[in-house]
Amino acid sequence: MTGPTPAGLALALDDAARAARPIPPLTDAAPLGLAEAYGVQRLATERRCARGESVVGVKMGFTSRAKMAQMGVDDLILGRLTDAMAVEDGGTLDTGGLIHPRIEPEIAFLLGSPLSGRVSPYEAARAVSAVAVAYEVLDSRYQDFRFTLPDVIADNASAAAFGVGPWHDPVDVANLGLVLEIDGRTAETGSSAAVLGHPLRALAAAARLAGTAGTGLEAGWIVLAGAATTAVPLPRRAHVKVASARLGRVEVTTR
Ligand code: OOG
Ligand code: MG
Repeated sequence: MTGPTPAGLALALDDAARAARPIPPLTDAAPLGLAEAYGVQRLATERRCARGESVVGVKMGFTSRAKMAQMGVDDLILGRLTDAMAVEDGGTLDTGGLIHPRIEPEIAFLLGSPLSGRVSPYEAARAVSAVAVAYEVLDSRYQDFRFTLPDVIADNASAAAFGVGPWHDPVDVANLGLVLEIDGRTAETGSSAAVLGHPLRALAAAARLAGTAGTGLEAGWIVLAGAATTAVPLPRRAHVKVASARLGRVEVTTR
C-alpha cells in the first residue's frame, strides 16, 4: 500500500483553504518528514501561483517562546507569503473565507539584496533596506488549530494574510515595544526582543531555512520575523491596530 503523494497532500491543504473547511492533521494518517513537509508547502504554493498569485516574501514562525508554548512545538519554521495575502495598511480583510483566524504582532523587514544560506545577524542586517511594524493573520487549515511541526510546515506555517505599516529606514529593532489593540482595547503587549533575542536572528534563520524550503530570499521580498506575543482570535467587524513607538502603526478592519 502506498501513502498519499506530496502532490495529493498539497491539494488537500489547498482545497481546505479555499473551501474554509478544516482537515485532520496529515500526521494523524501517516508520518511526514520535515523535508517532505517543505516539499508539500512548495507544491501548495505552486498551486496558488498557477492561479495568478506571486510570492512576495516569507514568514518565520515560532521565533518566540510565547508562540512555541502556545502551539506546543519546539523549532523554527518558514512559510511563503503571496501578494494575495497582503492587505493594504488601513484596509479591510474579509474573514468570511477563513476557518478560525488569529492575529499577532510582528516586525517586517524589506530586503534590498538577496540572502541565503548561513549568514550572521550582521550580514542579515546589511541586506535590509527598510523595517516596519506588521501583523500576521494565521488560519490553520487543521481542525482546532492542532498540528505537529511537519503538519504546520506543510500548511505553509498557517499563513493567511498580513499587513505592513509605513516602511522606515533600518533602525535598531532589538527592543521595540509592540501593542496589539482590538477595538481600542489592548489585546497583547510585547517586545521585539522576544523574537530570538533580536529579530535580525529571525532574518538570519529565514535565510538558512529558505534553503531547506527550496528557495532563497530575494531582493524586494518582505520577511516577517515571527510574532512577539501569542496570537489572539480575530473577530469579524473589528478594528485592529498594531503600534510601536519607533515604527508607527498598522491597521486593519475586518468584516
Ligand atoms: C504557526 C505560525 C507561527 C509565528 O509568528 O510564530 C507564526 C501557528 O501558530 O499557527 O506565524
Ligand atoms: Mg507569525
